[in-house]
Amino acid sequence: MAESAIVTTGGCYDCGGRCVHRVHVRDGIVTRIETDGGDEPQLRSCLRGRALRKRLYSPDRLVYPMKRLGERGEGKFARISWDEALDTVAGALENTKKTYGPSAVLYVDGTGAQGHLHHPAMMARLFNEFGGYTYRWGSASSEGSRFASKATYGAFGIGHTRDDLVNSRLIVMWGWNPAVTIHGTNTTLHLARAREAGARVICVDPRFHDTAAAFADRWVPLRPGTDVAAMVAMAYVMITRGLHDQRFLDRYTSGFPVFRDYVLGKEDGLPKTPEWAAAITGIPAAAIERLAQEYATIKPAALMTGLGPGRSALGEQFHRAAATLAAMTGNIGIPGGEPAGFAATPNLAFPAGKNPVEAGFSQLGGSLDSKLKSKIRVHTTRIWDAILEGRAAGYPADFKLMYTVASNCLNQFLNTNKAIAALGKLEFIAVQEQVMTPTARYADILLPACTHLEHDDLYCPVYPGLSYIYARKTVEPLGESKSDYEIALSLARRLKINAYEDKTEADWLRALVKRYDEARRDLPDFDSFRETGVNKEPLKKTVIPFEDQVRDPENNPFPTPSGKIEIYSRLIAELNDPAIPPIPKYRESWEGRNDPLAKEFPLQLITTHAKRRANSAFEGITWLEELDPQGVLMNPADASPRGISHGDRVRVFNRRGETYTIARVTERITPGVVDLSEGAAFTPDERGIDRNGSPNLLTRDEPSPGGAFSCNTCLVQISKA
Ligand SMILES: Nc1nc2c(c(=O)[nH]1)N[C@H]1C(S)=C(S)[C@@H](COP(=O)(O)OP(=O)(O)OC[C@H]3O[C@@H](n4cnc5c(=O)[nH]c(N)nc54)[C@H](O)[C@@H]3O)O[C@H]1N2
Ligand SMILES: Nc1nc2c(c(=O)[nH]1)N[C@H]1C(S)=C(S)[C@@H](COP(=O)(O)OP(=O)(O)OC[C@H]3O[C@@H](n4cnc5c(=O)[nH]c(N)nc54)[C@H](O)[C@@H]3O)O[C@H]1N2
Ligand code: SF4
Ligand SMILES: [Mo]
Repeated sequence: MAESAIVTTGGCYDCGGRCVHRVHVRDGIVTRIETDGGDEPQLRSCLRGRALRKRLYSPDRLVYPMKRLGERGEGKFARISWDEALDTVAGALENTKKTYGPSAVLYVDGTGAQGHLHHPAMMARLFNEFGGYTYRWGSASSEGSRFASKATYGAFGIGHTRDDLVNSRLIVMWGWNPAVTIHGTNTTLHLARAREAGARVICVDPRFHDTAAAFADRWVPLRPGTDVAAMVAMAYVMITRGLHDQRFLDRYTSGFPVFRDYVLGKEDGLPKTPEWAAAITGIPAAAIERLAQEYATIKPAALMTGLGPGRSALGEQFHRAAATLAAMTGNIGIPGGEPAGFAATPNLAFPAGKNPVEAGFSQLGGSLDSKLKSKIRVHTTRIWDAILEGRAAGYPADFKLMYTVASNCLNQFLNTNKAIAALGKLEFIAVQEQVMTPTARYADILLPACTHLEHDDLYCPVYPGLSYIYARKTVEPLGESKSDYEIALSLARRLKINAYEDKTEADWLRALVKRYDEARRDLPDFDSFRETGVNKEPLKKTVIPFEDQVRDPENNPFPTPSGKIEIYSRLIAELNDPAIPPIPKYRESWEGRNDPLAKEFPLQLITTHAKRRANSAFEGITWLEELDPQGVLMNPADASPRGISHGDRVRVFNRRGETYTIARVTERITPGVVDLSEGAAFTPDERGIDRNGSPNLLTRDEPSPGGAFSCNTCLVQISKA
C-alpha cells in the first residue's frame, strides 16, 4: 500500500473563518483530514472543515459539463464535452452582445468562493474584456453595516483584532453569535480568555444562541427589527443620568446635540424613554436601564454587533445607532473598546479591470446613494424583478443572459417563487458550480468547477488577524471538472479575448501574494510560503482602529467630511432622503409586528446562519445534517396554541410562498419570533412545493433605503402539516 502524504491547505468558503487543513492523500485519494496541530495560534477547523472529504466526494459533485434536456428546474441534463459547453456559452454571449448589447448580460457573482485567484473577480476580468455586463450592488451580508460605517466613520474594516477582547471588562454581543458564525477563526478562544479575565458578557438577541449558552451572564431577548428603539432608550438613560462621555463627544464627534434633541423628544415631542422602548422591543424598561448603566460605566466595553440585525428592512439604522452608543461611551480607539462598525477586512480582489458598461459612473465606489447606484447596477434583492420587468420598470437593462459563478442565487436571494419566474424568462443561463444546487438545476449549460482541494490558491483572513494560507492542491480535479481559472482561460480563448495570457496561473498566484505582501505585511517569499503553506507569525501589535485619531485628533482627522465621528452624517444629509435620517432614528418598518399583515401572519421570521453550512454550501452532507437538522425554531408559547409539538412536521407560509419543515420547539427563542436558518436547499416536490425548510420562499425582495438585504424582516404563519 502506498504511503500517505500530508498536504497543508486551508478553507475558503464564505464561512466566517480561514483554517488549516492537513489533508492525508494516498494514491491520489483524500483519506482523512486533520486540522492544525502546530504552532500557536492554531487555526483549527470547525465541523464543516472536518467533513470536507464528504463534500469533495459528494454524489452532488458536477464532474463533467452538461446541457439541459428537460424544462428549466427539472434537473434533467446530458453529459457533453468541454468543447461543446464552451462553444455554446461563448456563442450565447456573442449573440446577446450583438443583438442586445453587453448590458443584457447579467453577471451574478456569489460569495461562495473566497480564494484570491479562483474568485468571481477573476471571472469578472473576462466579462470586462468581453465588453462589459450589468453588475449587482448591495452586499447580501453586510450592506447595512457598510453604509453605516462609511457614514459614521468614513471607513470599513474597523474591527479590533480579537486578541483585544481580553482587555474588555464588558462584552455586549448584540446579534453576534461567533460560536456558530466564527467571525474570524479563534474568536471564541478570545472570548473564553476574556471570560477568564473576568469580563461580563451580555447577549442581546431574539435567540439564546450557542455563544450565549457558552459565555453569557445574561440574555436580553428582544423583537427583531426593534434594536434601534432599545439603543435610543439606552442613550436616553445615559443622557438623563449624565452617564455619557461628554468629553469624548466634544472632541471626536459631530452632531451629537441633534441626536440628543431627538432622544429627549425636543424634536418630535416624544421622549425616547425606557418605557417607550419597552413597548416596542419587549425588553422590560428596567432591563434597558440596567444595560445602559452597565455599558456606560463598565470600562472598557466592547459592543460586538453581528450582521443579522442589519440584514433587515431598515438595517443601516441598527449599525448607525450602535456606533453612536460606542461614541457616547467613549469606547472608540482604546484597548478593550470597539467602534461597532464594519469589522471585516477589505479584500484585495483579483484585478478585474473596468466594466465598459459602467463608463461614466466612476463615482459609484464609495457612494451611499442607492438611486445613483441603481441607475447602472441592479440591487441584489431586485435581480428577479429586474429580469421580469426590465427597462420599462426603470431597471438599467433588459436581461437576456445570466452567468453565475460561486452563486446559488435562486436559493440565497430573496423571494424564490419570483426567482423561478424570472429564470424561466431568460434566454440563456450558464452556471459555473461545484455541485448540483437549486440554481444549477435552472442552467442551460453547467460548467463543473473543482473544489479548493483540487487547485492552488491564496487565502487571507476575513476578520482582522494575520494568518495567510497558501492553499495547495491535494488531489487532481475530479472527473472532467476544472479550476475556475482554467474555465475562465478556456472561455476567454473561445471569445478571442486576452484576459489572462500575460501570466501563467503560477505567475498570477505569485503576483497576488506580492500584492498582499506589499499592502499588509511581510509575507515570506513565494516559494517558502508555498512550501510551509501557512503564515501565522504572532501579531506584532493588537490592532485598535482609530487609535491615532483618539490619541492625537488634531493631526489625525477621521476620514469623514467633518473629520469627526459623524453622529449627524453629512453624507446622509446630502442624500436628502426622508427614509434615511442623518441621525440614527427608530422607525417602524414594513412587516414588523404592528403591520396590519400581522393579523394573518403573526410570527416574525428570522433566517440565521447555520452551524453546519456555509450559507448554501455543505448542504446535503449527511454527517453534518445529523448534527443540526433543518427545522423552524419556535417558542412553546407559539407552538402549543397551534397544537404543534417538538419534531412535528409543519407548514411555514405567507402570501409569497410556503415551505414544509420540522418544528424545533424551544425556549431559546423569544415568543412571537421563529427562526428558519438560511442556506437550506429549495427541494420542491412534484407539486413544486419546498420540503426542506428553505427560507427564501417566504422573504420579501425589497432592500432597505440604504441598500441592506432585508432577509430578517418577514411575517409568516405556521400550522401543523
Ligand atoms: N434568507 C436569507 N438569505 C440569505 C442570508 C440570510 O441570512 N438569510 N444570507 C445572505 C448572505 S450573508 C450571503 S453571503 C449569501 C450567500 O449566498 P451565495 O452567494 O449563493 O453563496 P454560498 O451559498 O456561500 O455559495 C454559493 C455556491 O458557491 C459554490 N462554490 C463554492 N466554492 C466555489 C468555487 O471555488 N468555484 C465555484 N464556481 N463555485 C464555488 C458552492 O458550491 C455554492 O453552491 O446568502 C444570502 N442569503
Ligand atoms: N456556521 C456558519 N458561519 C458563517 C456562515 C454560515 O452560513 N454558517 N456565513 C458567513 C457569512 S456569509 C456571514 S455574512 C456571517 C453572518 O453573520 P451574522 O449575520 O452575524 O449571523 P446571523 O446568524 O445571520 O445573525 C446573527 C444573530 O443575529 C440575530 N438577529 C437576527 N435578527 C435580529 C434583530 O433584529 N435584532 C437582534 N438583536 N438580533 C437579531 C440572530 O438571532 C443571530 O443570533 O456569518 C459567516 N459565518
Ligand atoms: S468551513 Fe471555514 S471556519 Fe470551518 S474549517 Fe473551513 S475555513 Fe474554518
Ligand atoms: Mo454573507
